[in-house]
Amino acid sequence: MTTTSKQQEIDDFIKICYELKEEVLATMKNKYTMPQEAIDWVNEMIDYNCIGGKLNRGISVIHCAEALTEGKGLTPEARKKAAILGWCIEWLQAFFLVADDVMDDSITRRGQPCWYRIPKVKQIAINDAFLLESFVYQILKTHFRGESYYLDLVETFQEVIFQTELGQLLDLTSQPLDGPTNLDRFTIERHQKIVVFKTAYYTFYLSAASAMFLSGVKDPACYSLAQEICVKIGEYFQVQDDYLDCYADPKVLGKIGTDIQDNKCSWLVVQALARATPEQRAVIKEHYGKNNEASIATIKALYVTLDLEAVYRKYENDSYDELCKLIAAVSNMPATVFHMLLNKIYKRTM
Ligand code: GPP
Ligand code: MG
Ligand code: MG
Ligand code: MG
Repeated sequence: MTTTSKQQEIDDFIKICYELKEEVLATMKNKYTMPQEAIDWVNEMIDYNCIGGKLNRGISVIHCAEALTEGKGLTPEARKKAAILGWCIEWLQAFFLVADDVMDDSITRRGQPCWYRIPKVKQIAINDAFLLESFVYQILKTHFRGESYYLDLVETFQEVIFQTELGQLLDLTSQPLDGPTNLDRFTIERHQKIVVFKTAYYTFYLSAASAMFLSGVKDPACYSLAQEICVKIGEYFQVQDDYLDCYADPKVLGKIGTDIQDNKCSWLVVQALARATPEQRAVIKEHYGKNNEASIATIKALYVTLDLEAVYRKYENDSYDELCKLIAAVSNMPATVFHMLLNKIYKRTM
């Protein structure tokens, strides 16, 4: 694809978001007789939180659906349906991020202040997150209610949301808020459980499964296999997220990392603990999870001493090789679906 056709694809995709926004605003106005003020609020809230991301998850639905046609290509109707499902995932992501930024006490997102940091918004952001979730179900109902796969589709969204919330629970409770840090809780196993649940299902499996429903895939074995591979791609993706939280340029990443001061069970701290001497472990115990510049700098310096960048490079290469092997063994579906998902994120810097 050329740069201009890529841009055209993104522009076409974004247009659908505005169409969906007009639909939900019209429902608020006509069916629920909401005052103009409420409609204006939601209008601004959707623009602020649903636009401006990388759109990876959303566009992946279109690309997966395309790959499933095995060269025949999508009809304009099928492409539109894929785009609408893509936006359902983008709005779902907006719901998660608005809430996650409150929980993580984050500062910026997609290059602008987190929504809850806007003075007129504050805790209203919590209700806005709930609204975004409700809009997803409204869009699904408006556009897919008549389809034979509607129930499966809605149940898949419900299940993925539940899995993500379970992951968020593990993420938020990996250290006690009211007691001393217990570094024994930062294990590879716990980290893996957190990332699979909080990220992998909604970031990869939901896009692939949505495209599979659209394309008429019925065999449960295909969905299980897609889930197995997507979970592994998602695990790799969240390790990248943990790494970038500390090492990316916030201007490129669009968000300022907070994992160290938030006492997160990040891949980096887990790897550091696996390599630390007893003295270095004591440094982590003293400084990790403290919200001051000196402690954050001490932890970052320790990561440099332990050469976690090299550990990460090796992890990236090993994961990629392992995933390629797994994908090469796929026989009941076009393997390009998974190659495409993996290649979108391999060695990403944002
Ligand atoms: C990413 O964690 C996980 C989510 C955004 C899911 C949130 C789930 C909820 C149920 C609200 P993260 O905090 O590492 O993401 P980021 O680095 O983008 O803040
Ligand atoms: Mg966060
Ligand atoms: Mg979080
Ligand atoms: Mg993160």
